[in-house]
Amino acid sequence: MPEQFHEIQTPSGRGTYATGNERAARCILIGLNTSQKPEEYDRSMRELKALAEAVDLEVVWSMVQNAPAVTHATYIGSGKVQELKEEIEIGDADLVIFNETLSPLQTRNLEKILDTEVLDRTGLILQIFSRRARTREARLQVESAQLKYMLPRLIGLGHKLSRQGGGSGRLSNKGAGEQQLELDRRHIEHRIAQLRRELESVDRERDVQRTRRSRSGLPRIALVGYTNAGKSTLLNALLKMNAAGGGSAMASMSQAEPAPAGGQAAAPALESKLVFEKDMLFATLDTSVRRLDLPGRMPFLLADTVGFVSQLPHDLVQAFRSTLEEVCSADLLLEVIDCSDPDHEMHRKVTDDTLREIGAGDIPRIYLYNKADLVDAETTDPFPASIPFVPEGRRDVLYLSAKKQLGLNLLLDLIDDALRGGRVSCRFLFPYDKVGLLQSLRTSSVIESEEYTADGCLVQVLCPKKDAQRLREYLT
Ligand SMILES: Nc1nc2c(ncn2[C@@H]2O[C@H](COP(=O)(O)OP(=O)(O)OP(=O)(O)O)[C@@H](O)[C@H]2O)c(=O)[nH]1
Ligand SMILES: [Mg+2]
Repeated sequence: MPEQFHEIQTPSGRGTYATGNERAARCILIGLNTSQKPEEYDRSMRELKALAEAVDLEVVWSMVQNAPAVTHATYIGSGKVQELKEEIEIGDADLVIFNETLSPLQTRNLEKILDTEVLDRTGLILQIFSRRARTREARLQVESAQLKYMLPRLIGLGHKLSRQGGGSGRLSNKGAGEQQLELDRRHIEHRIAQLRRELESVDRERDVQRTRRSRSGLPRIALVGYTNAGKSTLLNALLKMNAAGGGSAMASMSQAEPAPAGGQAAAPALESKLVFEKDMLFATLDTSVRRLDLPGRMPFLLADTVGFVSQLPHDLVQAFRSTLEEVCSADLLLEVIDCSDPDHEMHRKVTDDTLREIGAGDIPRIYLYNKADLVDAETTDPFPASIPFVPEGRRDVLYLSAKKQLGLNLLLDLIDDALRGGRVSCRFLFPYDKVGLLQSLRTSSVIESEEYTADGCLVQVLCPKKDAQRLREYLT
């Protein structure tokens, strides 16, 4: 396929559209508002437009129908379908994208009536992920989610295809189209099973890395939040600070290893540690973990993770579950919110819901209102008096700017507080036949020093109160 073309995969096949010197693929956006306030629904349409633009589509027209309920067969009412058909002609559109998830039946009916490719929000998000996936793990996860999404829709095409054959007196009374469909379905099911096995083996590697990291005893922190909020920019800002402050950041591109004792290995150049940041939706699909070891601060591991979006497809959340394990196993979450975006309250709600869905709802959290350099008093409530800003009486909210590097020290203060909260400084002496107890501490505590004496292993640790209580007979 020539370079200037790109493909959009829809459940019923692949459409090829010209881009580059040729005209960009043109799409129409359709929404159905059954219960939301008009301004709320408009926001979600604006987001759909941004999602479409993320795969280089040109939006030529958009329409919202206000109706009390979904029309079973065609999602929007028949009058609106006719209106849409005319707009497709006028706008010379190649594709129609619906703001919610369509059933296989609705997609099939609409494609038949409109004679145009039809995609829904889920399908569009899967497209973006599939374009952005770079690592083997991300590719496997996205392919698995895409196939699971396509499978029922493929079956939905059965009636159409089955009419192509049949009545031939064969043993099977299935038409050729239906037989082909079954072959396709088996092929997809086989591929899904194969992907699951491959992902299980990637999961095992990831588990080994995670166990190694947890043995380091370093607290684990994860950056979470809506896509484009500035998570990667914040990680990079802290890495730059780390490099400038002479911290001994040890990290590989995607998986940080704990620094070897004594820090013998040379720290790799800052460039190799920085993560990808860009003004685009879903710039990050892979989890990257970096060690931060700033002078005078408690060292910790910081993970950058995939961003969330409203109506993130369930299969995608499932597929990314193992990547998101990094979030679930964190001691602390930094929820990054773009407070310059008028929709940031909705973003926060989506993030909170998604965190609950993956089982990370109860992990302590600091809310970081990022891009505070862009806000104005008219749109932001409460408006920060200055930047950086911590509202009175709060230790879990900070207005900052990752890009301008404003508020990083305050952030580190809040992180220190949160990590020390509930932890106590203790000195234990474990006899040599009890060193297994020390291993049990490594996952939950910061081991500040470790000395092998004639009587046993003498350790200074910052550990959770419950561990101090559990091991009190070894306190010295
Ligand atoms: N003005 C301003 N821009 C910022 C700030 N922080 C990040 N940005 C910009 O916001 C855009 C997105 O930043 P990223 O760090 O890639 O966002 P992300 O949260 O990692 O996004 P995903 O990886 O898509 O989930 C980039 O263009 C950044 O330069 C900030 O404090 N102020
Ligand atoms: Mg990112």
